[in-house]
Amino acid sequence: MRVLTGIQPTNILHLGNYFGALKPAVELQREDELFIGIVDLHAITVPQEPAQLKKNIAFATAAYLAAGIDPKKAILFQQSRVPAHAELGWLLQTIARIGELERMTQFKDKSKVKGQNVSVGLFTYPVLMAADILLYDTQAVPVGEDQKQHLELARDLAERFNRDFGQTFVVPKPIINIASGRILALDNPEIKMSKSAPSPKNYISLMDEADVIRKKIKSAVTDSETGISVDDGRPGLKNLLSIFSLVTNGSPEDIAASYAAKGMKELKEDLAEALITHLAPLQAAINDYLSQPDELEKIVAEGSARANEIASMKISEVKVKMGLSL
Ligand code: ATP
Ligand code: LTN
Repeated sequence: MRVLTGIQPTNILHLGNYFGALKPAVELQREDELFIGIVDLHAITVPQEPAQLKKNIAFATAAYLAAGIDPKKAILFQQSRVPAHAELGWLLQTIARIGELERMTQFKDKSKVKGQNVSVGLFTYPVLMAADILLYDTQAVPVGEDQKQHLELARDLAERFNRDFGQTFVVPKPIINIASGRILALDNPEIKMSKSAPSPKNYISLMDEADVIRKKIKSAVTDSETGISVDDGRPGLKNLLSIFSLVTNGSPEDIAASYAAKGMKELKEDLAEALITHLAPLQAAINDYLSQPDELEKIVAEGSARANEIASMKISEVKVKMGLSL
């Protein structure tokens, strides 16, 4: 099956990105034909400092490779190096409707604070995402809850285009990853861990040093109930137990049981150590890739060239169908 996933190089990736996107991608490359886009054109829908953006693009690429993505199996590409993304993004804007974009909850949330002062790109972002997906005849897209609505739009645009201009696009299906769930913010277990959070206490970055991890886990918000249990009414604790479970492969229930007598303080201390141990080899591998910029450049250039071959054929077909030819 052909599967495509994208990650925005907006900051240093965190534990949620690792368990929710990087590790599942490594699984997918075994069986599926996997495309991974470092979607820098999406990142710039909110202001980015150019020097930092450049670093984040290299970091995201290094993180995927360090997590185990094999550039011979998966196609790892940089979105802005494949011109067809911006081009199809534009063409699809002419068939997308204002009303359907105004219904997008992510835009509504993100623009709530800033009102009219958000970029037009942030508004049309889901159309660019549809272009990312449709260019490659993608059959399935792994999506978290927050991206379901965007994938639905991609499906609608594909069907509309096929109806108006003739069969052109594969209509993509979602792959809902129930297993890994959401990792929640350490400082507020009501919301998800997020790289654009105002406080770094929200997340464990993949590059956090041992002492930083210890401090962040120690100050993670839990509750004042006694005992250790997996309980929806105790979201902070439940989140720590899920993270513990992800790094040790034990079930959250078993871990809870083994800390019943020991208590929260010890649970947090051991979790911090388990995380440090788990992240150490990943951090070393990321640093290794980052220290070889020529190698990274070669991998991204090759992946982008392979993506470009496929995408440029699709964009030509689209133009002919729309009458944009002589
Ligand atoms: P932001 O919140 O700053 O927009 P993000 O941290 O949510 O960014 P994205 O680039 O939107 O990151 O998401 C990249 C991938 O990481 C997606 O596949 C998403 O499902 C996954 N992901 C992001 N946050 C989490 C989380 N807290 N738990 C599990 N998976 C996550
Ligand atoms: N919007 C997604 C990133 C993204 C994407 C894509 C995901 C851009 N294009 C195509 C899957 C397929 C996000 O913010 N997580």
